[in-house]
Amino acid sequence: MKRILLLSMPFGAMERPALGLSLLKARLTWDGIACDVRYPSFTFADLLGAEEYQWISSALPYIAFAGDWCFTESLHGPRPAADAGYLAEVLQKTWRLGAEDIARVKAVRAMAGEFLDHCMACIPWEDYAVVGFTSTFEQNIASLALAKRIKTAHPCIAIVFGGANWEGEMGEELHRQFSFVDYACPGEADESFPALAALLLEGAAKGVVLPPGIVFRDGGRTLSTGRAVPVRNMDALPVPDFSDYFREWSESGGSLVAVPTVLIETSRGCWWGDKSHCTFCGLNGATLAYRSKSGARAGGNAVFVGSLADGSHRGGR
Ligand code: B12
Ligand code: SF4
Repeated sequence: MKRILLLSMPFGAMERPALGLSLLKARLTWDGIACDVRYPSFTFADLLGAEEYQWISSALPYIAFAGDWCFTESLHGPRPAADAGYLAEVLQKTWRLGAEDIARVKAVRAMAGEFLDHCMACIPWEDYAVVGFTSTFEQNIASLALAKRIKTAHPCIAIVFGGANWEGEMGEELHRQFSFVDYACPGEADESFPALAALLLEGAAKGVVLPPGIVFRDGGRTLSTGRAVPVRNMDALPVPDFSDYFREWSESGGSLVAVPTVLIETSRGCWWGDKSHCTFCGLNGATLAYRSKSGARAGGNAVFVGSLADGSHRGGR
């Protein structure tokens, strides 16, 4: 039986596991579906040096999108005029980066192709029926660049995207633009993705009515099954499985620059905004409705699955 692979690409934070992937893996495991989570972000950090990775992902302003620019040539091919425009207009004029910093960004960009080749050579793609990418912050272009290579080399693998960069109409438009992305799961995917994954593993996703929250293609057209159903009973969520993160963390040079952090999710949406939405708010997208775990479950949530530096897998509190 083939497996599901979930990936967190550059420039995902080194110091935190991907909470969405950790929850989805735990849920798939409940459903009896074999799933691996990998962090190629650590591989790239090792290639560049963890300090250089942190500089791009945390020190440079997020909306300069230098991390995404590092992978644009790998995705789109050479576009010298667009690159010159980006360097002059965005990095120099808007963000006032000096020549030394621009040279640093360019040096990171020069490593992108080697990193993607390494991913293609080192991951056993034939084990997987579905490869899912989480994309928040500056993860979109690196993820799309790898997805394109996977689809070219292994057309049978279904490519799925999710995460904040694929929320709502952004997800539908990105799906329309990138034909090598088979499905997107905008919004909360705790129900939509496990259902889709089961259908894909059975080879039964074509021609059936898909659950809400799926963007798919039919006859070349991008279609959507509508908004995902948000989780109502937060207590019913599984405990996230962070074991892959801690394994990769302990094998990487991340500890040179950061301290790993475990995320504890106690609620979703906004208690205040649910009653009186602030006019400037863009924080919670389509899922503003407030839902919380019970006190007992939120406390129990502090039990996590991890793998420590000595390689052992343990629960912790
Ligand atoms: C907690 C939080 C933080 C925390 C931790 C972030 C983290 N978790 O990594 C902290 C405080 C560090 C933080 C910082 C920032 N944040 Co913040 N943050 C959030 C917040 C409130 C919740 C994120 C979360 O963990 N949700 C719970 C998990 C379970 O949800 P999830 O990861 O989205 O996963 C679900 C789905 O997306 C989907 N999914 C996810 N991946 C995949 C993959 C596949 C294959 C599939 C099928 C589905 C899927 O399924 C999951 C389960 O339902 C969101 C807003 C929100 N409500 O989502 C903003 C948000 C993520 N943050 C945002 C921003 C802008 C920032 C900052 C840049 C702010 C700033 N100016 O400094 C920084 C950047 C930090 C960095 N570079 O690392 C934006 C990101 C916009 C974007 N398009 O990427 C958001 C969406 C808020 C917003 N609307 O503006 N943030
Ligand atoms: S800005 Fe948004 S998230 Fe913050 S309190 Fe207001 S409605 Fe809630």
